[in-house]
Amino acid sequence: MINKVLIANRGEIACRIIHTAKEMGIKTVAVYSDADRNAQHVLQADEAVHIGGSASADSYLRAERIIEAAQRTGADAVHPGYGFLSENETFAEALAHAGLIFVGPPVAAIQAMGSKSAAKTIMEKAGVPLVPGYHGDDQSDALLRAETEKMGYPVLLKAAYGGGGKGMRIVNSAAEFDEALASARREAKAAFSNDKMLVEKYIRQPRHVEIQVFCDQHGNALYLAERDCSVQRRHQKVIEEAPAPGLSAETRKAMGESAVRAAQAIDYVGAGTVEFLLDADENFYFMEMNTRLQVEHPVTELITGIDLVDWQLRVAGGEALPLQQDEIELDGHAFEARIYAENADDNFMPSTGVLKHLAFPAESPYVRIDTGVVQGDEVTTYYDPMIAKLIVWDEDRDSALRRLQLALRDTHIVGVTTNTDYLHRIASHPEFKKANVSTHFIEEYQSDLATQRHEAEVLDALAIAAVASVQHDLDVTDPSPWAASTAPGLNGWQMNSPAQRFVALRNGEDLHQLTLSAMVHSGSASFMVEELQREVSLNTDQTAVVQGRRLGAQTVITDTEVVVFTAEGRYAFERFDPLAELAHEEEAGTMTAPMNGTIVAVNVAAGDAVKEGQALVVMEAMKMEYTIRAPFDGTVEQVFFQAGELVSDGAELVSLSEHDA
Ligand code: MV4
Repeated sequence: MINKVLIANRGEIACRIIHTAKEMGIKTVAVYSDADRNAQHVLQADEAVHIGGSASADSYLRAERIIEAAQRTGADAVHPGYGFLSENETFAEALAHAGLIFVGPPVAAIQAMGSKSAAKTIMEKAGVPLVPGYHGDDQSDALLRAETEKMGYPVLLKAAYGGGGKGMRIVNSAAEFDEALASARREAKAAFSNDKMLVEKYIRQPRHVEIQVFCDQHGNALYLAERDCSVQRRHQKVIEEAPAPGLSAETRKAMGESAVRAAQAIDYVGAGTVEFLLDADENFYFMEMNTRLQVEHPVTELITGIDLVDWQLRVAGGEALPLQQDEIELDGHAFEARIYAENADDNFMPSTGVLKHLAFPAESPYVRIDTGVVQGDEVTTYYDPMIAKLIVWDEDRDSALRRLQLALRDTHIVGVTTNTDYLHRIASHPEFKKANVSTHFIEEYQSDLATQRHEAEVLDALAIAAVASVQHDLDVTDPSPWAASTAPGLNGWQMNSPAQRFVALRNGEDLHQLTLSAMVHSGSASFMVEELQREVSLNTDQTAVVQGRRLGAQTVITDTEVVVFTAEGRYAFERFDPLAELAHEEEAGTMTAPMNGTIVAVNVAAGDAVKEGQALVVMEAMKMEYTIRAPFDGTVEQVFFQAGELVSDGAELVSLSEHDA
């Protein structure tokens, strides 16, 4: 029996483990870095111990600090989660030395799976199907080439200690072999300090299907069906599902039994995952075994009704598996989508910042959210930028997929860019709907998966954003007693009764200067957005009426943006502040019009010497005046406009040459 468990991890998985431990009456200890001082896992655990600096190497990877923390708090077990030290045999060994239970497999099992070639040798003996290939010790070029030619091209060269696609090369012909081998070896040497290679027949359009296995300390072992994780991008899983669509009961049984043999071959204990490649004819081949709880474990939980962390803690405490193979029942279908702070429109660059707004769909038997952050937390560069896992369940795949689409649309995040709309495009792709997936899915349909914006929808969202922005400013600037008595969003408007309001919003490169006129009919307020020819009213129930059509629209306003969430996705508009823009432009030394407007006054002429800060040109835009000043001491070279002329956003107004310092 475990009394107190230390969770050697952070984020959603630490919270996930704490949740189950609490349900089991097991006390919990969190560890944390500087950056995680106020993180959810720290707040949710019974106790927390600071273990070092923000960088993982200074905290979550410091085995000795973690062991110290366990000893200080009287924990009797350590759960490593995934990543960090979860598959580190030295850590598992050190825990054993310290008399602490490692919630994971025996050290020897981790070791056995550390090398792909050694693993293949073990699996071959255990009767687990392997991709035809060579995984021996003779690493001479001549032998690897001879083995390749025996099996025929194409082949895949793999680094024995590789991962994440590193040190892997497809070789299509004899002409490519030498160069591919040399370059795969170089990459493997640099990344894993070991250039041992194996050769495999290349499987062209495989699916990644993995079996969840569980073993206890008493010799019992079983499998908990499979997960299809074929949809990956650069070896990172994007959407996972269980069960694997279209897999026959016979294949499931054969794969499950193979996976159990694989686990038993290495005297496995605890939760493990055996990864297979599955070809179009339902042939399956062992790829590798992961000796940890996986990110995507919740889809297995939703179709089996089993809490895998509960089982892990029981098994680690010496209990027998709670169920036998014939008691495992599968029910329905589950998907998991990983919500990342990244920009799908900019090569999936990580996005950092404060989560100014964070809203997920309501949890229910159909929807589960695993997350380690709350609104106000910051996504930093220190750790993996995953914000949450959205997991859905329903009785069949089609229904579950609809749940996933809806749940993605109900995930509203402002402050960082996320992949939510990208995930929705995958979940809505006709081939994904048909379960026509392989590990090449994302590559194959890349162009379909790119952001596609429909002009009319962008303009609807823009009009909604403009109205939300004006209403927000009215509410903020005039907290008068009118607020309660007037139509929603109109407080302040009648007070000063200006006929029109102006708002500038930027959408990428496009600056929109919009004029809004209030219209009041029968007590409800709406606004005509003149330039867009759209009459808009916002309701309090996250809907809007645009030109008489009611649509779902939630708006979120921060000091810098207005974000509109509709059934079509997320539309973000920067709130444009001309004064801030001017200051910025001046710094850059370019005197351009910050927005469309009219020149009111030109104070200088070509040849004039000017001082830094001197007013050069005054322009009017959206009923306000803006003064363009000299950013440095200099001489006016040219003036491009006269008073009274119209200028467009970005037009050069004055050119200046700088005086020598
Ligand atoms: C393969 C393969 C095709 N044929 N092996 C990629 C990572 C490593 N764990 C094994 N991988 C693959 N091995 C043979 N013989 C295709 C892949 C592969 C892949 C596998 C699973 C999930 C995504 C993948 C993406 C590209 C390639």
